[in-house]
Amino acid sequence: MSTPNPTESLDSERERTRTGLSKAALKQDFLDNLFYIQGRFREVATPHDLYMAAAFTTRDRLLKHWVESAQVFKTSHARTVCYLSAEYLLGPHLACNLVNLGITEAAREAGEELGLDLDAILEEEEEPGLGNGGLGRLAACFMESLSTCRIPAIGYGIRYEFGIFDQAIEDGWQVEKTDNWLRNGNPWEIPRPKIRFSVGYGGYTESYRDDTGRSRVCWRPAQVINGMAYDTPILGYGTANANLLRLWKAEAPTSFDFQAFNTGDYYGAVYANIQAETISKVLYPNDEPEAGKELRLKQQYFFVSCSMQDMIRLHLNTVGPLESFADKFVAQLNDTHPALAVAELMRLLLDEHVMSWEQSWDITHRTFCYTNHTLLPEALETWSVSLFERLLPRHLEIVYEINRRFLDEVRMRFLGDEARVWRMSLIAEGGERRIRMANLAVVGSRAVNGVAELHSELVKATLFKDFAELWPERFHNVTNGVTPRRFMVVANPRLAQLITKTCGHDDWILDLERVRELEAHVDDAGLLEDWRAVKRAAKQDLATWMQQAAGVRLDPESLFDVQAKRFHEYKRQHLKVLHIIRCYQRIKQGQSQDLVPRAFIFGGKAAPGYFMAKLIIKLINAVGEVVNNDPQVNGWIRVAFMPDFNVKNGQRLYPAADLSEQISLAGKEASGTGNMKFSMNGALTIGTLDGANVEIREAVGAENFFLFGMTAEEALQRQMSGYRPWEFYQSDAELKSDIDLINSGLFSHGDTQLFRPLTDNLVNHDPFMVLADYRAYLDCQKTVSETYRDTPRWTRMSILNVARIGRFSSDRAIREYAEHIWKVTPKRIEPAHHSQS
Ligand code: OAK
Repeated sequence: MSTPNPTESLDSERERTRTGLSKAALKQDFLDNLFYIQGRFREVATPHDLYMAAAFTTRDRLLKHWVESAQVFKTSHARTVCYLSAEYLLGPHLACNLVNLGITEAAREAGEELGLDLDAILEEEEEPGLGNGGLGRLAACFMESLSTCRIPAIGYGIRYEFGIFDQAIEDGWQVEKTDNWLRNGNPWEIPRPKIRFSVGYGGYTESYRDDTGRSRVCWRPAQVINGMAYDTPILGYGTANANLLRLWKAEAPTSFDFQAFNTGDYYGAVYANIQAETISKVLYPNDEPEAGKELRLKQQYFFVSCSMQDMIRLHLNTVGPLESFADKFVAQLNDTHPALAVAELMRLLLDEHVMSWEQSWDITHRTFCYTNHTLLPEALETWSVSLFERLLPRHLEIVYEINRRFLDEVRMRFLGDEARVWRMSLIAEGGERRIRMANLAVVGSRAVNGVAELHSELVKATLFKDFAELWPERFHNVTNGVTPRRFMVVANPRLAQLITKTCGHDDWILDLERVRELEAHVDDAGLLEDWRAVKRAAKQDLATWMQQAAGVRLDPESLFDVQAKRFHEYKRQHLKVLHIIRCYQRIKQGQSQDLVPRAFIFGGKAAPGYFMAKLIIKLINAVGEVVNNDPQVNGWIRVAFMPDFNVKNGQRLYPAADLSEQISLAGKEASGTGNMKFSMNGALTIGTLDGANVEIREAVGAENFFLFGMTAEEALQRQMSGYRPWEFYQSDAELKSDIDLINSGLFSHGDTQLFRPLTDNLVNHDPFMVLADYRAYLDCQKTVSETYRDTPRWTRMSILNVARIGRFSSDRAIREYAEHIWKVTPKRIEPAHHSQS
């Protein structure tokens, strides 16, 4: 028998308090962190101190898994997914990390023993809103699922100092406030001062001959800045696997430009410093490209260059020669924002690692895969050749060469078809020459996918038709998903408990298909009653919050009819407004027999420069002001606008919704993910056959889904045969009277012009065919009301929506990517034995 080593036992003792999962260990570590990191003791700690101590206590436990994962991935040379995304809409970390560590209850009890309320601590967290909407939130769900599915991964992006603006509503208008999320410190990130890369801009290129006499190019940038890594651990659920989110912050390469300093230009030198830092300062608050915004192009190149250099560094440090780069890494382009990575990897291999064009292209092309997230023409990124040339002269040469070789291939395949060559070129000619980033992404990737079945078909049939004819095998579909940990377990603990109780296990959290076991109980009176009680309690919670945040009283007995998403005309929030106005008029005219009491609830931000979207927000609030203050109608209907819809507030909304509005014009919404979040919280959907609605309806059953409106094909047909919204306006008396009521000034204190841009646009242009779908929508809403009156039927439908939603877990999406696109297998991290003590 060996004698115990006193140092060893001290070490494991320390490890137990620092990383142990028991209540006692959490309590001790929390107090230590409060003392040693925040410099406080319990009696004088502010709520923010308490949150920080709780976050550090949680982070200690994450780090343990993370460091162990990193060690295993490094030594085993595990194939790794690099997710490249300009946006990560992460939402608050603490609650999700507690769930994934399996210590929510222990933390709650530890808190209670210290006289602290865990929920109050959770409320303190300021969420990192480093994204605009669907695309950024998907990236965040995918990071969590990658860890849960045990796939080695690194998420690369930008550490914006200011994320998406905070939205306030003033006089019914959206007002943007800066999101200063780093103000009080970010306990989840670990700065990595040693992981820094230089990124160049501008300048010129030079040709020279290398030792072997081969012609080579050297880029001499005019400006060089640094990118420094900040790492956030992302732990999976029920696993010891943790991955890494690596975000880059821009900084000046040295604190002074000494040359400028020596010549006395002190301010010039400091100014250069400040300029460098602007690159990662702020997220562009638009889900469409910023035409001609130089800083945006700089941002994209900045994070892509740092990420590619980091991947090469990792490869050289672990595996070795770059020939095997594409075996070690697969890089997923989250839309075209990181598509410059194709040119950057080529540059690094060609110019810095002196490889041949053929070998560089072979590696590059085998490394990248690309996901398209929109078909809207205005959202397709292009950069003017002149701006591109000024900022990235070497990359322009590379893009030209990729294009020259690619177009030769097209010409060989389609002899004499110059129109096709013109369409497929990476450069749009005619007018100002522009680089088509989507074409660069397709040419540079070995796999391309859309995000829902319909969308992926439309990608092949419309946007990338020529490419799908050339390379049919390159095109895939992976329908989006969302993480049930955040959007069920954390957002809706009552529902999660009821599901667990009914199914007799909580395995559904990891294998969402298993919620299907609820179906066996769908006729249990007890379950129906409990289900209703859970929904009712969530509605009460939301009502309480809305009263305080928006000053609107909501009746939890009424139907909560919710539309929460970015404001965009194609999403048709104004179609819902027309429905509200119709209900209002019916009640005023004494025709309320078909109605049920409803709360119309909206949430979402508009891009600050998107006038029409902001006007729709104003209209909602204007209608709300009239409706909510009219005693003749406000017992029937209420209108509420949730200010600052973000991840945290979304978590209040999804559990409370009875009805989820997914009413975009068919063919326009690539997938939607809010539709999944609502449905997995028991809301029924009213929706068009658009994006993932199609598959949700198939999954939950047509009889449990309120379908209306034209199909994508019908919409296209109508558009092509000359859509005249005016005819709908003229021929449907109710529609006419709803629009006329807006124009009458009733909702604008007599101002008959305020909403004219909106109503005129609807009547004369209506690009998203609101008027064509109006009647079908109203009819369908009538069915909704009738169904809601039959409470047991509605509840049954709600249960079936949840029971059949399993396919829409982001774990399923990640497994599909892993198997069909990335060709990567899970790597299990064995938890070290003492971690459970
Ligand atoms: C943002 C900027 C450029 C291109 C697309 C987007 C975007 O957010 N698209 C959204 O992506 C989501 C995730 O795939 C989809 O669910 C939404 O339908 C789509 O609009």
